[in-house]
Amino acid sequence: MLLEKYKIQELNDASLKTHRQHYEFVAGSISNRDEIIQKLIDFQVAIPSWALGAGGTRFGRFSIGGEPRNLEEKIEDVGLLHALNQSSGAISLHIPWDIPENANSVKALAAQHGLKFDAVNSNTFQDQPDQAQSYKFGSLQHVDKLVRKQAVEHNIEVIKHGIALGSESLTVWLSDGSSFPGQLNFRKSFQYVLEGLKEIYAAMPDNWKMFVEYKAFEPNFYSMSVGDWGQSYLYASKLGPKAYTLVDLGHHLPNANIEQIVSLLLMEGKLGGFHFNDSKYGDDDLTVGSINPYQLFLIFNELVEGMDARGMNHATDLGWMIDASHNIKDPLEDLLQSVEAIMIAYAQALLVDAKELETARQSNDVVKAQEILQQAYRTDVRPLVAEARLKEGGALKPVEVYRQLKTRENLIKERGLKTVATGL
Ligand SMILES: [Mn+2]
Repeated sequence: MLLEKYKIQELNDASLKTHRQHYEFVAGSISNRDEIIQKLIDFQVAIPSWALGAGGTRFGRFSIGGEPRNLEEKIEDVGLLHALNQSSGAISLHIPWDIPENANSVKALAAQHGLKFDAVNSNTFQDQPDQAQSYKFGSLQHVDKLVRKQAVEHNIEVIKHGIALGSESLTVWLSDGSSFPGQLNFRKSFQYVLEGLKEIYAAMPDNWKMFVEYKAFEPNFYSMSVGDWGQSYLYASKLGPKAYTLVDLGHHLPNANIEQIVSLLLMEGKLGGFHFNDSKYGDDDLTVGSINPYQLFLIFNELVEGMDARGMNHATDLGWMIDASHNIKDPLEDLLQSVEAIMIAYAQALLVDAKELETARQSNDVVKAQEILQQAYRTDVRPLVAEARLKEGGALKPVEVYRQLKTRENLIKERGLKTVATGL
């Protein structure tokens, strides 16, 4: 299903006058507004292929109908999002859920929708029907060499699929760890994981990046073999310049200071990518910005400051991906909300007066420092984000337009009510 540009523009016309008023009101006092709009236009967030169907919990899953039945339909769904917000210009695939049968035609289809392939993701956290060895007790950390070999080979196969599609990064998230004290020798499992990652690293082309993702707990509840940013940093440092840490917002212990983690990883040149989501308790996979938008802003503030300090390109030098999937919203509406929340936090961070903030810090003016951050955070930047979309032919109000065009109803008509997308 394709959303035609003229239909989006027709619906935009109804809200154009109000938008203009809001935009003039906010942008009037921002001297570098054109520069900010251009940065917002350039910034693209990759959509994960596994977030396009209804997610589930371990208790159940409730289909929403019209879910994509194959990789081609997943690409179409991301194309719909991108047509509406002009900020979802990439897709992140998960192997083996999304094995491309014909890489060239899949690539051509993505190009038709203006999409690129972001990081490819390997899966050694569940057993596939045709698989010889089981990952029940881990993959790269496993005591059995045959299991470790199988996990390494799988990752190398994922790299090959990625090369064929024009992807340039591999995300490795391991569910490896232990659920009971005594189950593992921590040093031995670290060494096994490192050995495996080294082999995978060696199979990556020179222009590729490896993202080593960490997670504090789940599915293992006593130890995780890549449990925090320190462990990920250790692996990434030992592996070499193509290896980086990936920060997933939902993968920390409660109340972790993620913005500080981000700042230090950037300082060391070891921050590679991001998985956005939001949470209240653990890895809740909730819509980005739905629980704690201030934290998201503080993270973006460190990202912008840290990237500028290293002369990095905001849009291209880090991998920006959403990793969320839950079970009650229409996933496409959820993703539109998530991307919007990311763009808002980014726009707010671009408003922070870094020089003034540094002056306040130098004079220990704590009150002023807080004022500067909250001045930016409390600015309603939604008209700026909408203006960036409008300039690129997207929708002023993506969720409203999605509903006005009866997108989900049309997808159900086209694909049926009982379709289930591959994923967890
Ligand atoms: Mn993740």
